[in-house]
Amino acid sequence: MLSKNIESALNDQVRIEAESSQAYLSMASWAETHGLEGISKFMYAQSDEERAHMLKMVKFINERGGHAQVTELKAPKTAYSTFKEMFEELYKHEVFVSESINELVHISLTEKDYATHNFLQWYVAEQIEEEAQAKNILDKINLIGDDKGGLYLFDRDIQQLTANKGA
Ligand code: OFO
Repeated sequence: MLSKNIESALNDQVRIEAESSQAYLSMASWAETHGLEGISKFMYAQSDEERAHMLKMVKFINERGGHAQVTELKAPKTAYSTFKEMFEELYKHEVFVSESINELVHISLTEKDYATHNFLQWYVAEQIEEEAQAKNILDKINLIGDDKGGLYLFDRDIQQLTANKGA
């Protein structure tokens, strides 16, 4: 059974995962309308992943005797000056999500809720992977600089990344 405090902290995370999904969906749409097909596919897949993270948390809350809340979401940004700026935001967002998951882990330990602590380990691992991926992509973008040919190849390669993830 979840304590009220943990239930509410988990519900905050449900909202954050939903907002992440919307933010990446907005990035996907922006990329799609700017001729960046590979990047847009990558972002659509990221958006789906975030929705899956949200659903996993909704199920856990309800299974543990709580009530997962579906709430109003903050509207994401809809335009970016460059695709680099967009990926910088993705990276910053992932770092923010990791901090939020860490805080949840801390609360679960403080309350000795080991079931929630165990459940959260999946998110801890996922965030390590997503932060590393976002950092990796940003490093590549910095290598490309203003080279249009480089951007073409990057857009093609990132599509491969999506395919490899099986998304
Ligand atoms: Fe939900 O995994 Fe990143 O944000």
